[in-house]
Amino acid sequence: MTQPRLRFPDGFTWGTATASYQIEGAVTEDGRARSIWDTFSHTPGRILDGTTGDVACDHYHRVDADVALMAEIGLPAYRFSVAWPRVVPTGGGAVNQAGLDFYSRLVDTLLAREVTPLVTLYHWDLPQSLQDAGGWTNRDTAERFAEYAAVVGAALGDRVPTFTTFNEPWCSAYLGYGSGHHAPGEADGSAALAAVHHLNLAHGRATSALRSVLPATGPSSGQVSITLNLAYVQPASEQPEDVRAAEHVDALANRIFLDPILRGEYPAQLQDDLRHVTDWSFVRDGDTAAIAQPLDVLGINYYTPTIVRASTTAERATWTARWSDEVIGALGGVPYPGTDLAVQVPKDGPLTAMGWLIAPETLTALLERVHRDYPGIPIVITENGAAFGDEPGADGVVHDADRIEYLRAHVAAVHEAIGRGVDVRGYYAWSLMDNFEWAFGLSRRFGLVHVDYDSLVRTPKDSFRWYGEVIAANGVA
Ligand code: IFM
Repeated sequence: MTQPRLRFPDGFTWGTATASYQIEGAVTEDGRARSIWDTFSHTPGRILDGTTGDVACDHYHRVDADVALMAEIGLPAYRFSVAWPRVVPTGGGAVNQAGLDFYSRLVDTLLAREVTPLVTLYHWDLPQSLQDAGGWTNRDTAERFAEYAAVVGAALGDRVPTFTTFNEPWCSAYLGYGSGHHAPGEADGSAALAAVHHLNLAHGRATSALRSVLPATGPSSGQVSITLNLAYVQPASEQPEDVRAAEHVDALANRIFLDPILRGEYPAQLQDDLRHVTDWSFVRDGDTAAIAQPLDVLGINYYTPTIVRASTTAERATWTARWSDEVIGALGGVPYPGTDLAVQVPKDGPLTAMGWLIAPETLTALLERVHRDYPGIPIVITENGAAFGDEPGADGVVHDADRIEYLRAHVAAVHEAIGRGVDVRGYYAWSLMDNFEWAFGLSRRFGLVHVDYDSLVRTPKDSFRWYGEVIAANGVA
């Protein structure tokens, strides 16, 4: 007997997502310059398994086959990112036509297979030359980003309906400059907050720049968005200090992006709470107005809830932005990137291979919260997925029932949110294929398609076929 399905509204978009450094490889080809991730991944000790993105999935040379794979399940949409150092190798100035040509061909190949492209302009691969001048702690980087956005918008905007300025600026700022777990690997709270502001400013400036080059109407309608990895923050207890720590982390992780972008102001309480870290002098007159450009879509990436408690006086006294396994074990919590006032608590329950708690109901709750506090902006889930210890079975196929169940439960959670009135327009599974998982290297597999990193052969997992059924039925069982 066929199971009843949760059907999604007509026109709901189903897609998969990837990012340039995680899949492309070809890091020295056709004029691409070094990014902060090339430097970071080649620095001993930074990547868990010692791998780099030098080859990754070799997507740069396999575009046709990878897009053909998408067509096998009738994939309606594909979210990829453009590598800034391929297009403007030194971050500002000369444009590398070969880099633009690669993405232009990719867009044409997608459209020929009826796959709608969604382009992210920045998924973490900052040109190294810009980092040498301070990276996201340097206000000038925001201006360079706007110029780069205009270059890509002018080249692809006739065929790409939606551009996303940033993917997860939280990671760029707090993991890149706050805890040092991502490139460029700095661990300095005040640098992280300056990076947040310059990323926000860059988003605003790039949105204006895109508006000036994108078609306002027509089949490619020039939509602009940003993707945030919003946290659903839960206090570890009902004690007032833990509740207060959760509010603080909510402001630091979510509202520090959402409020300036969608309301034109930073949360006042957060600014007060962090005066011992920064004087916020990097926020200049007119900046918040420049950041709050009208947006067409808000992208949300969601994987797992965040549970925090207040840090103790002793923890604050010995606070260090970098955490290690020993610290995690000893403290029963890890410093929350960007603050000494809250500690992240280990999660209890079913976990993915990232150690992330599986709690799909928190996605519904997060979506309702965003809808309530920031009404009127359509939402797209631009990433959701799970890493598991995938190994091909005797038949050579990964039978990933755990991933199917994770995805099914989260898609159902989105359906529930839509039923409660949240305007969610699409869902992109992370990821099309296994890829370079940043500081975890090639050791964590999120793909719907298995990649053998020796032969680079792609083999669809069960979840890939399952996703094809979801697309065909516009819903899940
Ligand atoms: O692989 C990453 C992606 O680049 C950004 N969002 C989270 C994914 C899983 O960690």
